[in-house]
Amino acid sequence: METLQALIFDVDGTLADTERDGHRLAFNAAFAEAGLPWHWDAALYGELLAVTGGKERIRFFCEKHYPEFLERADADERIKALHAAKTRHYLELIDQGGIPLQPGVARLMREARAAGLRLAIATTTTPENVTSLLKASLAPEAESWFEVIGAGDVVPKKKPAPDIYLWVLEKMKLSPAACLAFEDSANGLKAALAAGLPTLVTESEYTLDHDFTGAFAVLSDLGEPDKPCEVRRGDMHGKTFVNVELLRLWHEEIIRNR
Ligand code: XBP
Ligand code: MG
Repeated sequence: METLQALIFDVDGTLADTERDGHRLAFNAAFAEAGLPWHWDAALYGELLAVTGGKERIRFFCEKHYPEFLERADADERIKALHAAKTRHYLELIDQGGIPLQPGVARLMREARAAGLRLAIATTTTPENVTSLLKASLAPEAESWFEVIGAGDVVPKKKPAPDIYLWVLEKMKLSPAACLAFEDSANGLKAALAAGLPTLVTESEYTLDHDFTGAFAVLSDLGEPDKPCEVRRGDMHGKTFVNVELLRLWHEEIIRNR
């Protein structure tokens, strides 16, 4: 029987709540700097999150609210430039103190490494955003904990397409049945499932009402020994937080029933 060999993590919403007080603020700073009258409040940003990828999200916003912006011959270049400025602002924000990781993330990653599990990342966000967050919020050397970091434009089709997960699996030379994926959103879950990965969902502030059909469990977060997670769906096998032992139990069960 296939044994559990690797854990593949999404970033935004899964490792930390980076959207409202991270990415959103960085987009707004870029718009202001460019002299644009655009402002994404927290509610509007929730709607725009339907589209993954920052450049794709700016374009989606324009289609709905400023279609004339897209009619200009240099629209693509301007979106690229706005997004580059957004990334600069996001990195500054992270460097100024990081964004706290979700409960249980750092603990589970340390435990998984000690248990010999391989770690990887599959995200739509820009690569530098991932490495900065890992460094600021997990550990200075945390980038080296991950064998593969699949991020941003390395694949043309972003989540919900499975491409970024397939890219990571290919790099690791692993079958999806040897891995578990960690996601927080419906788009992320769709991507992971379409790549054949058993997926655990932990909610984030913008994804509480998402449809998580297909996830083997849905939790508020990974929990800590002194801070039980809330279980929306799934069998915790009597445990109050997620650890490697529970991941192995879930994985065995999933493979047996496939
Ligand atoms: C993350 C995203 C990203 C970030 C912004 O989704 O959708 O677009 O919001 O990042 P997921 P960039 O968690 O499913 O990977 O601006 O760097 O694209
Ligand atoms: Mg996410």
